[in-house]
Amino acid sequence: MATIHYNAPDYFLLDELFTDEHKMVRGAIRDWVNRSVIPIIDDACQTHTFPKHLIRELGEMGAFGPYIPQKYGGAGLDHIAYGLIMQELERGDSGIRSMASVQSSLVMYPIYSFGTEEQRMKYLPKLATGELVGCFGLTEPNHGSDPGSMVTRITDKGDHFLLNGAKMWITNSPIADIGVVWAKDDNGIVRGVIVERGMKGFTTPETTKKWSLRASYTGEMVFDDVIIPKENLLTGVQGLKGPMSCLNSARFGIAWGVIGAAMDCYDVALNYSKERIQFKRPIAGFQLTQKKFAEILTEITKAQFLAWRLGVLRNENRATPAQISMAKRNNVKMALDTARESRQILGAMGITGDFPMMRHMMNLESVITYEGTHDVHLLITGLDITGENAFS
Ligand code: TGC
Ligand code: FAD
Repeated sequence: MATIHYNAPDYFLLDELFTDEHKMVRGAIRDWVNRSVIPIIDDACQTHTFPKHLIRELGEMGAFGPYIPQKYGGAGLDHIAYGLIMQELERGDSGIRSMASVQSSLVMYPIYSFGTEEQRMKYLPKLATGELVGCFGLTEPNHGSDPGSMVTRITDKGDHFLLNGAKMWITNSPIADIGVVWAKDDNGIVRGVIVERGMKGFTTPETTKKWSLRASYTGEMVFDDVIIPKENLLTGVQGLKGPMSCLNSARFGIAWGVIGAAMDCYDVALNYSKERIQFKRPIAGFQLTQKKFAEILTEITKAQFLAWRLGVLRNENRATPAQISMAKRNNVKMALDTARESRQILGAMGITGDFPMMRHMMNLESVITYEGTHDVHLLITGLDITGENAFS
């Protein structure tokens, strides 16, 4: 078990581009991860449990809705600070970053952006502290990459809506107090509603036996004639661009987050390679080991700059969805490749829970799938380049 004495790679002195506030936020989350996540995370994953006590601590650290204005309980930070928080959390574990991504980008963001003032005041401050846990229901059993074909429906019954259908693969759903759920209305238009635990006909069965994101809750959301009060409709948006805008924020966070997982793998492998002796010398001295490190560090550095530039553009409200797709796709693949290569540097030790590579690697198999698969992001980039839609 290594990573408390962490030496974060920064080969091109990217630190000089961060403000003091960015570095302070990053340092605080890094310390918290060292203290509260790293000592327990392997056990949590081995036993397939999400460490629930971390939720309130994440709230205290300001990890929920960091870019939401302070008036609503957020920290009022910029998007680069949000990215750095995701990077540090994912260095701990993708499951912990997932918890924070969903709460921030997929629950607080839509309530802040599309909700009424009453909804903002009712939910956001409690989501910011972790008193409430949220989830985001877009994917359905038969509609994953193609959410526009969803069949979950809200029917207008005059003084309320009736919600029917099911969502699947939903992070946090088994423990969520509320869910932002996307469903089609009577005109076939995608709308967002806030569903609360305890509403009659609403259940959240847990998805078990995962080999990935084991320290994260995943489940379904099942709606059987659930009565939704009219005041729970997100009135500020109609159509697929509602959920897709939330995904822009979450995918942005992932583009940063996965760098943390890669940096962790690199740092652990580098330390190990200097201590592990074979053929009477440290394995760090073999050319083939050095090739791995040189290539890993080059890719981490490129990913860091891609994320940083994307952060600058997002702060200026100029980051396009296609740029976000490119960064998510590139950086997740980079992190997965880094986890695989760095595990090899550890030989057999790399498969144990004493080191983080195998856990990161298994987690990243989900990360390369959710928020748009690797291939879906390629097609988004292809469409942006050529103007030709290759989806269907
Ligand atoms: P298409 O016809 O291209 O677009 C329909 C409408 O949506 C708008 N739109 C966007 N708006 C904002 N940002 C984006 N990124 C947008 N992408 C599309 C578009 O402008 C259009 O608006 P309008 O007003 O003209 O109607 O849509 P399509 O039906 O062809 O589908 C393509 C699309 C974009 C859905 C597909 O490319 C895609 O991205 N599929 C992936 C689905 C996905 O990412 N699901 C994620 C579920 S949530 C999740 O995984 C959470 S994991 C959380 C965790 O644990 O961390
Ligand atoms: P499919 O869409 O069935 O895709 C299967 C394969 O076909 C993929 O390789 C895909 O790239 C490929 N494919 C599909 N369409 C095309 C095409 N047009 N051209 C070429 N190839 C194509 N969803 C939520 O709504 N909320 C959540 O909180 C959430 N959390 C998740 C947590 C975990 C752990 C996981 C694993 C998933 C989560 N998801 C969530 C769902 C996730 O977003 C979907 O799994 C993802 O969008 C892919 O959908 P699918 O699994 O149905 O795959």
